[in-house]
Amino acid sequence: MELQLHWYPGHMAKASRELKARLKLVDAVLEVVDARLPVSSRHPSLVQTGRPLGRVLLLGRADLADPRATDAWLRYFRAQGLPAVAADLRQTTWVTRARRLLQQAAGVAGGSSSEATEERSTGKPADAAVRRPPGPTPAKLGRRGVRVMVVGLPNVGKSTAINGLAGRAKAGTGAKAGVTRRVQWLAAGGLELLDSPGLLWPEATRGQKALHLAVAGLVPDDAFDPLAVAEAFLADLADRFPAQARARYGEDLAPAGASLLETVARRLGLWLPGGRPDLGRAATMVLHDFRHGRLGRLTLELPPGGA
Ligand SMILES: Nc1nc2c(ncn2[C@@H]2O[C@H](COP(=O)(O)OP(=O)(O)OP(=O)(O)O)[C@@H](O)[C@H]2O)c(=O)[nH]1
Ligand SMILES: [Mg+2]
Repeated sequence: MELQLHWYPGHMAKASRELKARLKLVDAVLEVVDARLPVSSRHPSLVQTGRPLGRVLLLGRADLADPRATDAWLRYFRAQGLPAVAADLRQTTWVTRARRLLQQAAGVAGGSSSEATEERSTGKPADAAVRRPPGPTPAKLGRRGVRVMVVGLPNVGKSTAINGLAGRAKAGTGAKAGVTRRVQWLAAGGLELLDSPGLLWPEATRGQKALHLAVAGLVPDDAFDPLAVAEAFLADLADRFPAQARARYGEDLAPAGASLLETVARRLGLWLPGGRPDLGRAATMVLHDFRHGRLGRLTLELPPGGA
């Protein structure tokens, strides 16, 4: 059975229109993705702006991703001229660097010296993503603060990133998709940050992309069938990360006749009254395991050429 996701509530369509309308007000875009699935967690059209606009990519949940894969992704994006930073967004280690890149992207700090050059580790020519876009002069930006639109999928860590940049908890955050419901400005020492609800797309998502978004919790759990998602994820895990699968769920996940989820339910001792394996709780457990790093640091998507 092919997995399919479809979630496009009214607040999302409204926020999408509002963001588009506000694009002309902003100096730079901070795009937040999940370091474990940097392809599936990028919104295909959200930040196509029509005018060149400085952009910085923030790979969140780096604490849950394979560090070698994260390094490979950073090299990949930087080689494309897209300044990129990876971090556990709940920490503060990344904030100074991201601030500087955002200011450079907006044109305040200029793009020729310092870090913008360092970020382009391959020595390729400057890209529009780091060149100063036509817009307010640096002096003007310095007076009013750089306006940054923070965009990304639901639950990816946008509000957490804003709180990090602001130095305190200004934006509401939460462990499920759809916490932020409206577009709002938050001022934070030299930056004006625009928080927004996570956006998806009106079309249904299928296949591996749907699987990755669902296991990472970037869509709400009621937007998919958890049994089907957990079963498909276990198959992937057994195939691509057998050592991690064994370490958490034991040897040979696929004895003849049983579903992977059934095997996991038995191994974890999850039973329904009457002695049948509790597949629902097993599915919840499998999703929880991935979302909280109980399977180790796993990156599901690698850049071309691998990690
Ligand atoms: N482990 C880990 N958890 C994170 C990281 N960044 C955010 N989180 C957690 O992820 C959850 C979602 O974070 P939010 O900042 O609310 O995400 P959001 O993108 O604003 O979500 P919506 O407003 O629902 O679209 C929260 O429980 C955060 O604590 C990270 O880098 N690592
Ligand atoms: Mg939010």
